[in-house]
Amino acid sequence: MPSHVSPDQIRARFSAAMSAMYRTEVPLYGQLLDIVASVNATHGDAVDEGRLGAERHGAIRVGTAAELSALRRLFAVMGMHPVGYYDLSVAGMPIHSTAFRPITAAAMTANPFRMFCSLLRLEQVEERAVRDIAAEILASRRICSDRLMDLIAQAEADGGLPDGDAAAFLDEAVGVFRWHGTARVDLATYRELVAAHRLVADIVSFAGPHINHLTPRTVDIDAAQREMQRRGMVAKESIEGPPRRRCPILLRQTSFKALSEPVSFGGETGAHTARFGEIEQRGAALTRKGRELYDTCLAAAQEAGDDPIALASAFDEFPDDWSEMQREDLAFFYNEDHVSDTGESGTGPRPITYEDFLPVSAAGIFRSNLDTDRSKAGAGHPAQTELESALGTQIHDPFVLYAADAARTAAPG
Ligand code: OOG
Ligand code: NI
Repeated sequence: MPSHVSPDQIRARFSAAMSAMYRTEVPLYGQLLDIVASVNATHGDAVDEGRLGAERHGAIRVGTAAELSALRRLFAVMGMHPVGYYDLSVAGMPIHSTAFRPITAAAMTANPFRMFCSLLRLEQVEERAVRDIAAEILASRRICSDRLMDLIAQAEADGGLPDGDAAAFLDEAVGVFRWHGTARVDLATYRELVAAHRLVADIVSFAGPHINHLTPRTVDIDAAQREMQRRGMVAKESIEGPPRRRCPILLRQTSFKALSEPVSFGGETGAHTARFGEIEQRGAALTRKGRELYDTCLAAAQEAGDDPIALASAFDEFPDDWSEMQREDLAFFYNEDHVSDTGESGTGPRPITYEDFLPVSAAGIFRSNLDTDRSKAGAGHPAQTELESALGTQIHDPFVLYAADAARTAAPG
């Protein structure tokens, strides 16, 4: 029997191939990689360098439960499983999401690639006509080739793929997420979809779920942001997430203007804007208690003016000291003999890195401060069991995974 390529290896090759593809599709991404590499090189002492150079996440959006279930099987071949439920209807978006990622610390160290994946919720779209058109267009779409589905079935049946088949699988899998310069709809239909919601047009109009960004991880997002401005790139003004701290927590992100790309709509030339650049800095994973405090601080900051000063002062409530955070059960920590990859060195508790996402807080929108004409969006319509039945599997609870990592490394006494 031929030996199988490990899921970790397939994932590492997939991540590298996606990065190469996105670099040719979106030149801005290549510049971001250069900047992040140079910033990270100046902090080489403090972080898990082996992991950092290869670290990135991507994001895609699919249209139907059948598409999502096919992708769940595709990502399982590379050791990526759905973790976390994100209801983006609270941010006025007709989608809900999960993230495919490795679920053990060992696999995360081998290669930390993650894919944020959203499913369209047509029932969240108000216009009946648009719902019907979108459903009809999606019903005839196949985002995975027959060859790809055969290879996935083979991997499932045999418990893996030998080298030649793994290479074929990777070619086919990367192709699913490439950009299509020709739409499946005419310009009038595209415009009707855009009028309902940009996201609906983005998801429905094309032959596949093009990758919409690929995000490298930096150890110093403020330095990376400054370097981008120095190079004349147009970055968002402020960084989303918690303020800069001695002890970084969760996720800080900044993004760069989406590209307007030429598209052929049934022979007519138009344009579509969906793909953008993003970089991120990761900090400690918070416990439920820590996450509640984070959400409270962030809501207070938004209430108080939603600027960097309001943010910094709202987070005065959040201890900026690892020992204190451990004492108050705010974050997850490894046992002392494990090495952290959050950039902290020295003695004392070592935090477990946050491996998940904060898309709703990154959108800067919270239930508590949505105004009344957004009340429908603000109410939120979480439907985790629906997303799970579309996936064909249960979603892992990220808090349970972090707690398991902490327990696995807990000192025996
Ligand atoms: C959601 C992307 C979410 C992040 O970093 O929070 C995400 C979308 O597809 O727009 O990638
Ligand atoms: Ni992202």
